Amino acid sequence: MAVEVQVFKNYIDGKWVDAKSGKTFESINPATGEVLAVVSQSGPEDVDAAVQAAKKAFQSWRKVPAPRRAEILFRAAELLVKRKEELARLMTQEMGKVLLEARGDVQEAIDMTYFIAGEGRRMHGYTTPSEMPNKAAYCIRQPIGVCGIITPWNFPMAIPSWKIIPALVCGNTVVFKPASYTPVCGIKFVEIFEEAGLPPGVLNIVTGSGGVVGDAIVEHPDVALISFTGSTEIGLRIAEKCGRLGKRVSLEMGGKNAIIVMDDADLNLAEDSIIWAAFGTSGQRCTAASRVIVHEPIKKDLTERLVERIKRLRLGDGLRPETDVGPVVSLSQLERIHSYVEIGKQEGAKLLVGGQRVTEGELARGYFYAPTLFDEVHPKMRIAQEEIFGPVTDLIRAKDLDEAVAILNDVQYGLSASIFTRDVNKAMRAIEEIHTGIVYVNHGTIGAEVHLPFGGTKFTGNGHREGGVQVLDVFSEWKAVYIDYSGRLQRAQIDRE
Ligand code: UN1
Repeated sequence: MAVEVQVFKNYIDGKWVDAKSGKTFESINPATGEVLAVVSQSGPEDVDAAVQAAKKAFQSWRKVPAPRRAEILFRAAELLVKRKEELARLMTQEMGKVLLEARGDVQEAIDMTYFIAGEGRRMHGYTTPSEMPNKAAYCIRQPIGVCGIITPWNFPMAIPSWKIIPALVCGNTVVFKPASYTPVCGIKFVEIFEEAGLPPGVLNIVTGSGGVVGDAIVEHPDVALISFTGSTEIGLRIAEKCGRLGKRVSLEMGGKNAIIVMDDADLNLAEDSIIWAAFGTSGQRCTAASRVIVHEPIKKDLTERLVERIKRLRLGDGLRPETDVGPVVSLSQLERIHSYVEIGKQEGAKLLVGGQRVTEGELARGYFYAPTLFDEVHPKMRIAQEEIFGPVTDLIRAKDLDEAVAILNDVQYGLSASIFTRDVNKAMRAIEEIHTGIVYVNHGTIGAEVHLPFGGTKFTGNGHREGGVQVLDVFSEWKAVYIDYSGRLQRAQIDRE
């Protein structure tokens, strides 16, 4: 029986329009292999139209007082609340995460929208005394211009919200390219802002591939800033281009996050948290725990517990309430994950559980990978160093806290980290010595909240943070203002009497 497949368009200058070439591509449900929707396969000419619209809209949007810009964002937040269930179900169908987590993703976008809309009435600069008499000094934030926003498929609403909402509240306009695996989530997100009353041209969406649409956005001379979340490989390539073109760029890239479990830890809690952090979203989070560094005395106990738990995890369509772990996003991601499992075996790690695609019954239609645990992993093995982005985690042995922290830090990434211990001295030492952007104590590596800075050290990023008020520094520039009311020439640093 033919099911009618919905067709979605780009949103440019307040209108829903086809790609100029008329080309389209399909969005596939990874749990069933079915076509969920058809969307525009755009090209550089569509990007140019979107950038021109955003450039024009910038001239009026930047002059709308920030509290008034925020009022529209508050309305958008309310619409997100109203549509939460519908959006979450769509998300599960488009990228596979279980419904419970899809609801969390939409909730994170709601939280971010309320939080940052609140900044519309703050956006604090500061006043400070001048070194000269009869002279005032203060600083204010100003918008940057057209922002190119390129987002991944694993958090198809939360991550766009981290970027789009602060960009807008600061007075910028946006050209948004969602991931090719989740274009419909991106489009539905944009629809919300249309309904909330955002003026035409302020937020535009262009769907298509990273190689074509993403590159065209990065290279467009009228795009002033790029904000990107995705792989380190692509992020660095974008940064190189932006460097050459003199653009601002904010990058959120890979992770190789670890959980340390010390011998005094609450093992029930550690066990629950490891399962959640390693296999939630099928391990497809930049914050996923893909290494577990275990203190020797409890290694055997924790290993047995984890194997038992992993065997009981139920794979399935994320819309089914009994499912613990959904599919991975695509066949190519599944193959990539499996190639890492092969590498791990060749490197001499011991595969304890999982390690293959699951094709029983109706799972054969989708891209399901068994939750996988490796033991006897050496910290220098590729599976302990490189981001796998799937339901695979490693057990690494450590003889004490110092060694555990050294292993944790000895990767090229630095996003999230966690330690389980009941000893406050150990916890405090770990917080101090761990070189990541986020540290959790007695909590897994996932679950960041929107009002704290999100981002990482080393190859995870390029020094910026999303979330928190810190994100405003990505999407605005400082203007220092001096008002001399002395009526005479006053030379700073020179006229000192
Ligand atoms: C990501 O994986 O890219 O902390 C974002 C978390 C979520 C966000 C993850 N709040 O896991």
